[in-house]
Amino acid sequence: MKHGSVKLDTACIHAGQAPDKLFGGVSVPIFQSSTFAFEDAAQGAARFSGKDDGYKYTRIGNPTTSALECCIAELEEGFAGLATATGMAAISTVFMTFLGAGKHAVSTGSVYGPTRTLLEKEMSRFGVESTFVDTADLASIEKAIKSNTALIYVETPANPTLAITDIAAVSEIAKKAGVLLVVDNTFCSPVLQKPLKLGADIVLHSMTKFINGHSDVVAGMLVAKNAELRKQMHQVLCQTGGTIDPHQAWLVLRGVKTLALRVKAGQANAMRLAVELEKHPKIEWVKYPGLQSHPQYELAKKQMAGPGAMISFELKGGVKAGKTVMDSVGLSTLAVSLGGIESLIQHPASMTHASMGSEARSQAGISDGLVRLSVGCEDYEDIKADLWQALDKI
Ligand code: LCS
Repeated sequence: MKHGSVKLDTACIHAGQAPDKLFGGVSVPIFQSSTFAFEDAAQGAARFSGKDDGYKYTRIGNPTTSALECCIAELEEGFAGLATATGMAAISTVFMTFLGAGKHAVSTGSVYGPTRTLLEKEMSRFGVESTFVDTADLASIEKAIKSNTALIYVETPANPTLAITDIAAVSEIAKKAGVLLVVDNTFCSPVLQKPLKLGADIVLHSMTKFINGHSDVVAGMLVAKNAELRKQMHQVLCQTGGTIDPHQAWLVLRGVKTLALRVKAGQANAMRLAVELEKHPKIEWVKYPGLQSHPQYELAKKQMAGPGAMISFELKGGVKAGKTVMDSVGLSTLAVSLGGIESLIQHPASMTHASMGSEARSQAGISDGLVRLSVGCEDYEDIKADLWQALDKI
């Protein structure tokens, strides 16, 4: 199947997933093998020299993993995918491939906590510098770029502030400066946003979230816009070893078939919930890209196919009220992660973004009272009734 030859809802079900050639199995087989037999010594040598592109060892490549890489690359309309063991393995692969001693990265300030910690506390040990800015403010990106800047890293919508960065505008800045633009598309999935089409060089995902969608797998994906970028990242991934396991890849292949259905169902619930939450007397503010009160509402409409299923809000009673709500919900599960078929609620300042420290959080606009809700595909009335009874407990 070629890029764009079918609609996205169809591609979620079929891309990369042709019936198997041996028995016609409709589901891609799980090639649970760490290594692959060669017919003879010459074939083994040819595979290692690159003359024969057959499989040799699962850390380097595996047919089940390849099917998933083809699938997500097609959904993102990129050149090729590279699956990883987790979203953080995808992110560390990008940083290790394109950054090094003396290089500099500009990143969205409000990124997933460990992404920021990885740059600030780990990559810095290898001589990498980083500057965190509000990438929704284009001038602050331009100001942060230095002669040694190698990449701009954008997460949009950002976790957990839901601030939105104009990908096409940042790509112009990146091109002018001759630096790579990497976009974390986890919050949208390719159903709602296609960064490569907007000018990004690499798009990445924590597939743990919407793409797999069932809170039962950790996985990541990198999609490159061309062969060279993919080759460079593959080389690093093969040495560092953050490869996905074939069984894990197969679970994601199963999950992705319902990606479009799940994203649309969660989004429909989130839209209704955000409107109602904004009117609730115990709510201080709601951040949701589908609300006109969102600072980048117009940009969200232009850049995204829909506002998504993630809502952040602050309660009038601050941290104490937030704790009461999180301890009182029943249907929404108090847990980190997001993008599952079930609704999940959590407190970024004490959970997902705790590692950043309070100074970085306040600079990134993550208030101590912010509560993040990943709206699932349950019946809307059930989600609302559960949240409202929890709000009543404040
Ligand atoms: N990028 C984003 C935007 C994320 O939200 C996460 C994880 C990652 C990358 C890392 O992916 P992982 O290695 O976990 O597959 N976000 C989480 C969150 O907000 N709660 O728990 C995990």
